[in-house]
Amino acid sequence: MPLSRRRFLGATLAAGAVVGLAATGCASGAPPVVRRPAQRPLAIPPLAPVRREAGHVVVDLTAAPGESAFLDGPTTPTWGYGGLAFGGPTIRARRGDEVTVRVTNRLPETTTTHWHGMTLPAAVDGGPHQPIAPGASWEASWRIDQPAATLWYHPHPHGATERHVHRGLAGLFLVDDDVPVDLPDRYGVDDVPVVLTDRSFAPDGSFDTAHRNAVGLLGDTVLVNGTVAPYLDVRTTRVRLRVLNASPARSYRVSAGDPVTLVGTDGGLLPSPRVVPDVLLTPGERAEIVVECAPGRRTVLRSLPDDLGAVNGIAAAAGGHDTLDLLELRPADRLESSPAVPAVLSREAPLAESAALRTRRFDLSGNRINGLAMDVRRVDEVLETGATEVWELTNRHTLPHNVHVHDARLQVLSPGERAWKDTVAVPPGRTVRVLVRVGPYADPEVPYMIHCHMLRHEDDGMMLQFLVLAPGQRPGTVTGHDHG
Ligand SMILES: [Cu+2]
Repeated sequence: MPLSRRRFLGATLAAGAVVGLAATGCASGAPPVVRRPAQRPLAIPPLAPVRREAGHVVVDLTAAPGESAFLDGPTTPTWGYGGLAFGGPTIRARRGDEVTVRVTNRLPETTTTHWHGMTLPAAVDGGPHQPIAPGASWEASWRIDQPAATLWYHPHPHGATERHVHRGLAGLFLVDDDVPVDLPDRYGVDDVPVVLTDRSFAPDGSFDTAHRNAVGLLGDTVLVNGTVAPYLDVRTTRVRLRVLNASPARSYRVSAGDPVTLVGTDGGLLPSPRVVPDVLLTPGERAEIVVECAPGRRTVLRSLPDDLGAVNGIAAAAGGHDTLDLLELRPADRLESSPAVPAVLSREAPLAESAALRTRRFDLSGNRINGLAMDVRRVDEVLETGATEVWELTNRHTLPHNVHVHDARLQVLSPGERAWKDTVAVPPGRTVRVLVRVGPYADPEVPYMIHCHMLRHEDDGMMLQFLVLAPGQRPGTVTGHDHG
């Protein structure tokens, strides 16, 4: 195919933009993917032990350094939660539970622990305003009051989130509820966590952080639940995969070859299942998919190329040209029959645009939002408890970005059924309109965050702060913990 003038110009401009924005002098593209045949059983993160104390579900979580053996060779210095050298145990709680998580920091530096996707008071959100000093503990207590969903937890220290997450700190937080839904639900058997992240390795075994470009830190190797080149032995005709993109910068277009059934997104189950060819997950996003398995027939879960709406050079820098094998499903020769995916998954009412009180606009450009860099002492927006609003998210940049809103639950305004989200992709040059449902907790002094979840961008200041206030309440003084 001849290269049209427009395509040629686009590619040239893109390459120039990437080189110009590159933080280090290294190659501007993503590192070439390392291919390995599936050879290790997929690690399943253990469920975090819970205690019941005075009506509370109590979880103790310690963040600490460790050593991980990802490859046959030197080990990798990593950070993990709950006794794991890398990653974290899966915390599981029910709607209605009063949860207390006690986080102890055994790391050599200050961290925080954010409950991504959780509706909860700002003082326990675990963002930049709740630092945990080395050796200290922090307790977060709240009542879980949201539908069943695949949420997660990770550090959110001001200016250092990429480094802390890249070292390995991330775990799932599964919320269950009492609504009966006949989906596969045996954890680690037919209801399987798939935490995707990518790393490169230096010759001494340590994580290589040299390949950072304007998009962020990309790796040449995918880790699934911390396993390189994993396979999963499958015993049932259907397997539900809870896929989390925990990567600092890489997006995945997850495909199983044949179409899969999408049953859930960031914030919970869909109203009804949707058969889709693949699912695009930008950093921070989740999808629950059901994959059909035939006896003895191996299926490779793969990430397919996707330009992420960017021109060629930038798509390449974002890993958008890469094909990555994620997980090989190995069904047994005889499979236990799984129930069909129910036609109705959730009866939760969608948000109504007619209920929106106002429209806010957020322009993404140059790692800034509305031209502003994150300031822990500045309040950028004030929202009202329980309000519904329309937010118009516009990417005026050549780089792909996404937007994560703490505490709130979102639905993208597009035709068809709405999915519950907390993180939405905003491709270059595009405007994404979302309905935002603000949480019920007011706090005049502690803000929540809205930010790009590509961690380099976030650390660079692509983040604003909002207070949630009750009607008639006035903002107080927001004090910063500017330890970054
Ligand atoms: Cu971004």
